Amino acid sequence: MKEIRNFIDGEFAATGRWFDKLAPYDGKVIGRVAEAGRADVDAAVKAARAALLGPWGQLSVSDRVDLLYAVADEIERRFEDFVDAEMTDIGQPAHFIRHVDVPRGAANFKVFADVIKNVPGEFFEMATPDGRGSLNYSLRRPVGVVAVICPWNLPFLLMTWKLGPAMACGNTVVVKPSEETPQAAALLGEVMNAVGIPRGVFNVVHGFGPDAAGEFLTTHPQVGAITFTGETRTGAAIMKAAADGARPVSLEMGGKNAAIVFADCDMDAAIEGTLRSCFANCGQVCLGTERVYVERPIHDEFVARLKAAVEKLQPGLPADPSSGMGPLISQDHRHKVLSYYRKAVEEGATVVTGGGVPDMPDALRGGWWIQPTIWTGLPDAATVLREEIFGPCCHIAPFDTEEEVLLRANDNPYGLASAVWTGNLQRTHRVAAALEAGIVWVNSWFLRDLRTPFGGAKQSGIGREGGVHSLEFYTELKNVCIKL
Ligand code: NAD
Ligand code: 6OD
Repeated sequence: MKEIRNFIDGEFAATGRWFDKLAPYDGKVIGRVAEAGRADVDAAVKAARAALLGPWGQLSVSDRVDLLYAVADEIERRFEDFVDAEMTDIGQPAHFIRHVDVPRGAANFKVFADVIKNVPGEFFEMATPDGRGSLNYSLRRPVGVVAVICPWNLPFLLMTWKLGPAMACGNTVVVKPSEETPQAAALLGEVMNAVGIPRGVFNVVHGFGPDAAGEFLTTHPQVGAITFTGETRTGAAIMKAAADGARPVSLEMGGKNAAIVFADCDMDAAIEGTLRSCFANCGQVCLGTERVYVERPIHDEFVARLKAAVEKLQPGLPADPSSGMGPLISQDHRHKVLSYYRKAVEEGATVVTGGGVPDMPDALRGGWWIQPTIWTGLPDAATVLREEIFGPCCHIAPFDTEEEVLLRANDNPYGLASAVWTGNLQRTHRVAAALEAGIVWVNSWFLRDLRTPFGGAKQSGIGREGGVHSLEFYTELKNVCIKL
């Protein structure tokens, strides 16, 4: 039985209550997690503040960069420990975790170390009446203690996506992992100590959101900025908390992303890409596509081929190489996703495949397994076409013209990402520009260059992170004016 503790000022600590961590694939308790109370959160923020004013704040950029590279190297050395932590926390197939989640943990430190090392400065000379002039230059300073509030769906990838730039910019951090996925953050504490990150730079407080560790952290007056990934409703609550003290927020939130498949696409690539964009990580990817629009001449063939591909996805344990899909994260989440499965049918959907719970072997019956599901036949106003489900499901609808499909794709309160499948170059540019989304993938999905801006339009987010764009959030830009 594992014991997962808070990590405060370089030490693992547990002062109060504990809560259980269950494995999603069989529902059994795999460990207990120390819940941080208000005093623990306060201690973590104070440690972070002291490190900011102390050793971390005194480091040169190049020493900081070297340390971040050491963090990445240590993650790579302990790769299998992180794979194991993620497998047991989220229950997804090991090959997905090995290729997506854990490698990004290391890359997130290296890429932002490179960004901060290479960021250009600016300076201006100005004439003055005495003829001697003045020199202006800008400095990027840390924003302070950054609160990092994380979701459960890609725990290590999403947590380090915030930590890399925050630490590269010289900030110190207090991380609140999701209550569902505490393990990777705890392991990262060991990594930080092993490579000599000064104590207090990286802190972890475990626990829940409202009236618990999450809220204690986001309302703490010594937190200088809050970066959040999670549901739009939670993001709104965090924005309100940040208003007190006028603290900046970066919000990466929900989505109801559209995939658009034109008849001139490479059908094999579109099927393979849509299979991933709808069902990877059991549909628990914010960038996933739950609305699929297919041009009418290829609609029926597309539905038949995606159905055949989905029916080959075998549910299984993470370490089983034949596993094509893991379970949902929790009982509550399965309850929510199944309620949408019922709603789709009530509103008149044709269930092309799935729609319920698979029959699993006895040992796995306690897990939160669910069938991957495809629907057709619903109007665009149907509930499952408007609200984010965050499960392994999609609705496929035919369309006739580019103008029509753009109107339908954009008719949604979210605007995170889109996937477009087409062989027409002119159309690519027209459609990419017209889609109301922060990210448009063409003939691909979830292809990430970490130097590019990442974030959502409309209710999917506020702000952009990635490459130099992250500096806008994680640093204060200061102008120094010197009279010569
Ligand atoms: P969630 O909003 O329920 O929880 C996210 C985190 O916020 C958790 O750590 C939770 O404990 C904490 N929290 C909850 N209430 C809080 C409060 N009042 N104050 C402070 N902290 C609070 O989200 P989730 O269920 O963990 O994740 C799934 C959601 O995340 C989906 O909506 C998905 O689309 C979204 N997501 C978005 C992105 C993106 O990049 N846009 C990436 C991944 C996930
Ligand atoms: O790739 C990323 O940087 C990122 N933030 C991915 C988000 C995935 C959502 O589930």
